[in-house]
Amino acid sequence: MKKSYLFIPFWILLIINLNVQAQNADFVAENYDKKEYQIPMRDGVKLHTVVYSPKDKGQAYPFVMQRTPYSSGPYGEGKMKTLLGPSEKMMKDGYIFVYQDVRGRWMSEGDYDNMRPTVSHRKKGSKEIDESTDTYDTIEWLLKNIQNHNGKFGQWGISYPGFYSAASLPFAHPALKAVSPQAPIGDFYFDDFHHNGAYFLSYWVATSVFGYQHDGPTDKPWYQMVNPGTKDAYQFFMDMGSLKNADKYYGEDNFFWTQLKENPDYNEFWQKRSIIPHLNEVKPAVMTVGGWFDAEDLYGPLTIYKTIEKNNPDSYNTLVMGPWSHGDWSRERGFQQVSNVYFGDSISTWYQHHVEAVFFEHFLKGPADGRTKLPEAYIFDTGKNEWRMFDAWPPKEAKHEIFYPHANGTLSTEAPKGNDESVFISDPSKPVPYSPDIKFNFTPRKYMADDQRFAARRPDVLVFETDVLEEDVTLAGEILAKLMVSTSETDADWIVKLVDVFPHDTPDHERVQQGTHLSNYHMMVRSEVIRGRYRESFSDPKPFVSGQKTEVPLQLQDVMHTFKKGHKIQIQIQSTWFPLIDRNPQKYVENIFKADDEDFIKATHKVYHDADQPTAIHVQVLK
Ligand code: PG9
Repeated sequence: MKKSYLFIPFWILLIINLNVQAQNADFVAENYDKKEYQIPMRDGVKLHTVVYSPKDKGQAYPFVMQRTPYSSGPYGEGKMKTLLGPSEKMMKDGYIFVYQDVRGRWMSEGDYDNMRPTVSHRKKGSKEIDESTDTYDTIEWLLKNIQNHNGKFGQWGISYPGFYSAASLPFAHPALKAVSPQAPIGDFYFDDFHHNGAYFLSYWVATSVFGYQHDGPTDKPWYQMVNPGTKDAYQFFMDMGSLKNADKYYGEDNFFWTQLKENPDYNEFWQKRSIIPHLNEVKPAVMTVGGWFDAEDLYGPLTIYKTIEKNNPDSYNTLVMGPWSHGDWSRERGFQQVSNVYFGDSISTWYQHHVEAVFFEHFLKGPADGRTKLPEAYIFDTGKNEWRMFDAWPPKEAKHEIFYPHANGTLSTEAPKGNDESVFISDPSKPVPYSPDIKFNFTPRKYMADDQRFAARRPDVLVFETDVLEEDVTLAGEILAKLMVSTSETDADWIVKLVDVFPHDTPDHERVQQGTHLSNYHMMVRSEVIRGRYRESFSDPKPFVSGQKTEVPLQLQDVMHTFKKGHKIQIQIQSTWFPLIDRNPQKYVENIFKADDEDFIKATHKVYHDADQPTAIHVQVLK
């Protein structure tokens, strides 16, 4: 059997990696020239744009651009990036690579606005700007001022740069032929900073990066990161107490922290910053890329792909979802692993060569007739560890099935026959940790496939699981948890986790973290939260009526996962998830960001398993 990279010591892989980086840096210096420009937008603001052109002028090259809030640096004559474009493969294929600081960031002029709202019309001669007009004006200027191009543009980006790629689609420049939004932010109310109304406290330190205006073009960071003075985020945020106490770290000049606090509901402030409503009349070919274990932006790629598909049935619009954490597909470690779960070797390299480069080559250098030989949806099954090709996502051939949790802790497709309930005490002074690890990260990541036994064994986490499966069960597509619940108080968060329980005889691989084993591993496959006050509407919060049975619909993000024979399917339900999300006081207050410490109270929560209105997990099963 081919030795997996898993068996190669990490330090050897590190040396290999450093060597590859040095070779790439040499390749850039030997094969590309770099020039920097201040490109004027229609309102006069100049955006700093760095252009890397192939030294070989033997052919005309297409452009491939990234617009970023994370700096287009290094800045200055002779200071070059060590890798150009989405991959080493495309760098060596030869393109004119363009990096631009978006408006209000780094060396560009102007003011920054998170997820800048898209102007939904275009008036001739108007000076109104958004990210789409900035992209349009940039392309127009480059076509006129850069030599040796073939008149075609591509754009790609991961995460925030993924949003800027998607934001180039409305009223796109006609030269923009191929766009790949990768882990794109779709909407900050469902990606990154919030999920379904719950504030992601785990993003709190990141608020500095996006919360301060710079005084003008600068090649140095202009914002200060908070130093929490500890590696224990759980303790830091417990000691902080109510979010109003966070104000001692972020002043009024942190405009984003102020906006977060003042806009707890899905109001016009957030709605107008979503790119989703603007994905009509999309002309460029689009290939959206995401990771099944992307803790930051999973709503974005899935919703952007589905929305473009719905609104533009005749456009070239495809999806790639791999066994990746945030942005893993742009990096190659040899082995692909999230938390303790190993998915295979060289998956990112395979994708870069046989999917990503093929997409751009076809539309920017090739026939551009859409016959890329790539499928509509390249989807990785994270249970079987294999790629599947579908002509639609979610797959039309998947069948709707319902799993019911029962009061005896079982999970089955048999509906409850009696009236029963599961009860637990939710105590915000002892919230359920979201991870077994002690850490303090810039953003959450590893928990998406972490072992969930630490939670399963807590009295405030309800656990329901099937018998050991006698055959494979493949879930492919959307998951809707229809919870029938009540609380003794007036507000509650609801978290649902889908867990794959491994057999006891599952052997460890070389890179299982200290303190756990794959024997009986409770692999998180999917998880999601809803702040219960938004159960009827994200814009119109409602308290619970104490003790009243209430439906709470919770849409989890899609999956493609085979629960193999010998495994068990498990559902966990809980009401705290700390400090991934902030704590719900469980006493209804107008704005949780302004709650007082004494508002946080224990509550008795119930999940109902009644014959007439059972709690039910709706899934799509692929036979
Ligand atoms: N979507 C990611 C992010 C946005 C804002 C704060 C922190 C992370 C990203 O752009 O990486």
